[in-house]
Amino acid sequence: MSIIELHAKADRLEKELRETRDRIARETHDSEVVTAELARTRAYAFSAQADPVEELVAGCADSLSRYGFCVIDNVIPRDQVDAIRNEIVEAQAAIRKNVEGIRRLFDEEGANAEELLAGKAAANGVELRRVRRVGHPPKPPNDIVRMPQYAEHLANLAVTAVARRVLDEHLRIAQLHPRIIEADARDGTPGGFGSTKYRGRADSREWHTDWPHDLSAYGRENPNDNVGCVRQPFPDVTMCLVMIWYMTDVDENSGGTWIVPGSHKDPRNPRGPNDGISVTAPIPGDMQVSAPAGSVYIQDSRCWHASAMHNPSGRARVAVVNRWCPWWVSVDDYAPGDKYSVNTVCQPLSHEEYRGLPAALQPFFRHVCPDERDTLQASVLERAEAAGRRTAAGFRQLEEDVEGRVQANAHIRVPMGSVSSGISKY
Ligand SMILES: O=C(O)CCC(=O)C(=O)O
Ligand SMILES: [Fe+2]
Repeated sequence: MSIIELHAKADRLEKELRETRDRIARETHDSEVVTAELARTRAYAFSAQADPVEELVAGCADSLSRYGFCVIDNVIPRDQVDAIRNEIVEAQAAIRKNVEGIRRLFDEEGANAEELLAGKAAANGVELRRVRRVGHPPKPPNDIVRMPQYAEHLANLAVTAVARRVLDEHLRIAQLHPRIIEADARDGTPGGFGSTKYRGRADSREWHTDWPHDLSAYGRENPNDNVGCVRQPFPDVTMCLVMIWYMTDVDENSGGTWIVPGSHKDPRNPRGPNDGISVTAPIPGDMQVSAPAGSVYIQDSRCWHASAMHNPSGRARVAVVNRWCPWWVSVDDYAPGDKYSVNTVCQPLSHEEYRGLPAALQPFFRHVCPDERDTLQASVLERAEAAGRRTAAGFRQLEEDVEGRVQANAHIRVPMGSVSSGISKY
């Protein structure tokens, strides 16, 4: 055998060994037992009041990496939760009314974006905002403007410290919306998330992963509504943190989010065309999160999860969902819409609305305000400055010690896989 053939054989054997070990791990690891323990101990949960905050950040980062999620308990003080819950319920009603108004103006009255922005929307009691991208249609204003009390907490120090640790320093909130899971109604309509005909059973799921790992990308095959999705198999990088701010106590009877711990590292996906998973059936080792009202569930967007389709608690589960991304994820509207653009990605803010946000929150929404210049934030600039200084130092060596410099990298060794037969894993 030639050296090339031997390397190819070694590659093949290594791959087989890896796959065999993975299989042993999968088949001997009792995920149901591990999950039951996790659900019982709440080892994924940390107190927002932890001191020092670094301990909370380390614990949350570890939980996110190990299980794919964590919870920060009691971020919003108990005595403010009721008022914020009411605010969210009212916001949801106003948001729905506004979206209906937009649809009516477009569909029934055939209005166009220019005349709407020029005053027709306002004259009809409908709120619409222009977006940053020139030529793209306007959208409803960002839902945050309807939740000023909640906005006071959204840039919470512990929460943003966890997001920064996992995603980098410059963060953008790409989406934000209320998520209410109704209770059973008096007329017998079952509570739960989604279409009423599917609700009410504790053994039903609606498994999915979240944007930018949502495989059907909101709009499926429609280019105007498809918001983009990372290709399978997902790279092992956290690209988005989903946060669910619970304003009611949640557990298995009251709308706790379903999750398959560890699924963020699994190459399969519940919606994967070739992965053999049913989106509506339980998965061994799944569990529902429990948390007191005022807590924040944080999840890697790759985690397999679902809203509860049952809610026998007698009261609605009230929450706000946000999706946080590092600067390098493209949060621009890949779904430009055609007649009206009511998708929830990057809903814009007018300059006045942006300026009205709490100062600590503004950096996370700057990208959705077309009147603001969205430069990179200071900590990212500082890193670039350090890299610039390092570059300049190398060139100083080239000027000052042209011969000695030649050996300056002699200690650097870059590990390399064996020379392969050239078959790409893609
Ligand atoms: O409602 C929940 O608990 C989950 C929400 C969710 O999956 C989402 O908004 O992406
Ligand atoms: Fe989701």
